[in-house]
Amino acid sequence: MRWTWFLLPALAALSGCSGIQSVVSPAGREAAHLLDLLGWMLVVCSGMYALVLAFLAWGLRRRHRATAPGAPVVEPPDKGLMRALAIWAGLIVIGLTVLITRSFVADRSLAVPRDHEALTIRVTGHQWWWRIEYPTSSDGVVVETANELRLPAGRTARIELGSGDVIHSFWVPNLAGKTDAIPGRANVLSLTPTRVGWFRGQCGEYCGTQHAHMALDVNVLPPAEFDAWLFGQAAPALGPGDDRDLARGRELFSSGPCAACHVVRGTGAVGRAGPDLTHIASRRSLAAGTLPMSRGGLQGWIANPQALKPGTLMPTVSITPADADAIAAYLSSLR
Ligand code: HEC
Ligand SMILES: [Cu+2]
Repeated sequence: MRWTWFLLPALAALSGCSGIQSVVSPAGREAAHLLDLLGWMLVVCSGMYALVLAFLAWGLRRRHRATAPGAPVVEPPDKGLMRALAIWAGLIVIGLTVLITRSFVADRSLAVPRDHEALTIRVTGHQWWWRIEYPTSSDGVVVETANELRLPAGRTARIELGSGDVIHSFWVPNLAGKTDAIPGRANVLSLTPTRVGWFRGQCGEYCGTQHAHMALDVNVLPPAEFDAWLFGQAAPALGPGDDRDLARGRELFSSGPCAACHVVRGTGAVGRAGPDLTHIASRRSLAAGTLPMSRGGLQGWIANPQALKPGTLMPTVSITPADADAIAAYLSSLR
């Protein structure tokens, strides 16, 4: 129903809702269906509201007239009132029928297709970050990344949601509605992005202290750029080459406690408790949207994650500032 959309830009302008984390600025097929349903609800419910007020005003006027001195006595059944009530009941039935039909249609259009062309991506919620796995090609190689979901425009993605601990909720308002990520259960959500750009997702279910810092950067790319990105992510981490500082950073990283919790493919670091860092420097932000990605941000995070994201499950490892800097330099070379 295109014509209800004229209400929505007005609403969006009023509330400043348009943007990278917004239900009124859809960038995907599913979000557009939901916005359409919202438009119908607004129209039907505002119509009903206006009618209730009109009915109330009419009743007040009638009462005013009926109690005026010399007013004729009206015996029940009052014909005017009965007719108004019948029309009112009819409008309620029509309004509810419209809403039920539209919501059924919207619900059907969100059904996950059994589309063999769909790109399957596994997304797992953890306290307080997102593990993202792209099973690539037929050889079964899995590309893992974290906190940044890249999607090709125009192609349906089947998001298989899981959780490593408590219930989280996957929510990228510009693309689709919320779906819970529940331990021991695979909920599936389909996303068909239609517009390229950066969007912001956010865990939508309180999951502990740092729930607010459990964001997700979402980047919709033209298909060819997406393929190039995935190809790059599938490669192991770059070696330090001749750079002795980078080599020292890599040595500190892969021989210390970091390697017990993080994977950097191509090195001895194979821990799975935290995010995969193989191409960490290619991401836009750090620690699920807590900091923008930069060498300084990395150094600060490595030196004292508990100060930046209190309660995070990454402990503050005791390390000298020089070592933290060397590791930060190494990690920021991992594009
Ligand atoms: C006990 C396990 C553990 C150890 C040890 C550990 N980390 Fe982490 N690390 C985590 C967890 C869990 C997260 C996710 C934190 C969050 O976002 O709340 C994380 C997040 C990170 C991130 C941000 C990743 C992203 O996707 O934004 C970086 C970078 C990082 N760790 C580097 C290090 C380095 C360097 C060391 C060694 C000095 C280290 N970690 C030691 C568990 C660990
Ligand atoms: Cu949460």
